[in-house]
Amino acid sequence: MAAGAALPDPSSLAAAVRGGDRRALARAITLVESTRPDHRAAAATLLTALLPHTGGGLRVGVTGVPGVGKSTFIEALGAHLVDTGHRVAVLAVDPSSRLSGGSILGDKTRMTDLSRSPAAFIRPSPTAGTLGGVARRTREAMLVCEAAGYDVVLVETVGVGQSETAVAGMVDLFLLLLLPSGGDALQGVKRGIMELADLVVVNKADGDLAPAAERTVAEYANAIRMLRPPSPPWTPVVLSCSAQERRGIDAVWTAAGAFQAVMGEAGALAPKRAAQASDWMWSEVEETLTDAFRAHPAVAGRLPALEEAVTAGQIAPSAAALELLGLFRGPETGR
Ligand SMILES: Nc1nc2c(ncn2[C@@H]2O[C@H](COP(=O)(O)OP(=O)(O)O)[C@@H](O)[C@H]2O)c(=O)[nH]1
Ligand SMILES: [Mg+2]
Repeated sequence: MAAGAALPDPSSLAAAVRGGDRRALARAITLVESTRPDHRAAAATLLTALLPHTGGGLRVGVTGVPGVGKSTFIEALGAHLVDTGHRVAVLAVDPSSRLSGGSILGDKTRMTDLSRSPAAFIRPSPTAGTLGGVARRTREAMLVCEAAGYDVVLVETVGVGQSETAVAGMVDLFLLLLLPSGGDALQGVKRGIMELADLVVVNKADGDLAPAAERTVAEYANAIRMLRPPSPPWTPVVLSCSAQERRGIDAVWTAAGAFQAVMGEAGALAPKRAAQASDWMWSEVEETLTDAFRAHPAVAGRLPALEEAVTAGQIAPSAAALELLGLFRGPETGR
């Protein structure tokens, strides 16, 4: 929302989003991405109006190291989904997008087939901010897309830092893309990310890399059996594909369908989403409180000296925290 832009009426915007108006969808996402306090309030009203119409999509997170082929894979999967009658929204979590020039922003020109399709909606990553802020905006954009009738939402991570955990915490199915390795698997993949994966897909299974891709599948199929499955009773599976040649993409989607069926029959998807929603509420509360705390004049005035004293070992951290909290509460309410 440009500064000074007219505040859209949330209820008519909600109706337009539900009616399939793409411009309204884009405006609604811009509204939920805005950090202006009056926009935050309007966004909350909009989301409340849309909430009963959300939840109908399968939420899929796609992660993997830069260069593994996430964008190419999303383009291929998106095209397959559109061809089979789905409506697909593509979002990104990239807190560094301003610095790196944008992951999906640049990719949108590459996702040419998909961006031309009336059944697809591609949204560049919100501009840089804290991971928490960017993740929140992406999560809310996801809900808006579901209310607009998109039945598959694909969320791409940059594949570095903590964005994987943030995305895993907002999707139903977390998909890890891997590169074919030279035989010594469990390459650069952090164990923590493996533990989050519902589906592992070795990409670039084409040309000279095809045999290595199949070896990597076998190694990871073994490795993943040692880990606790992230979404029981679903047992993670390992597949291969070539996003570039668009082979194996249908098998990936079949596995996603099996995930949905297993989780649905076990009644496991709703509790997973409920736990995510509760975590989200608490992270919102914590982030807002921390911001307010740091911005409080008395706290801000005392913080540098206290922090220095704590790092120098002159004041106990708990004593410093107690003093700061006292300043935050103020003289009347401080106990
Ligand atoms: N051989 C091969 N190259 C691929 C495949 N998928 C992606 N690439 C190439 O790998 C590079 C990185 O792809 P990109 O989708 O931008 O990766 P991202 O950084 O994970 O989003 C590009 O040059 C792609 O053309 C594939 O299935 N096979
Ligand atoms: Mg990319």
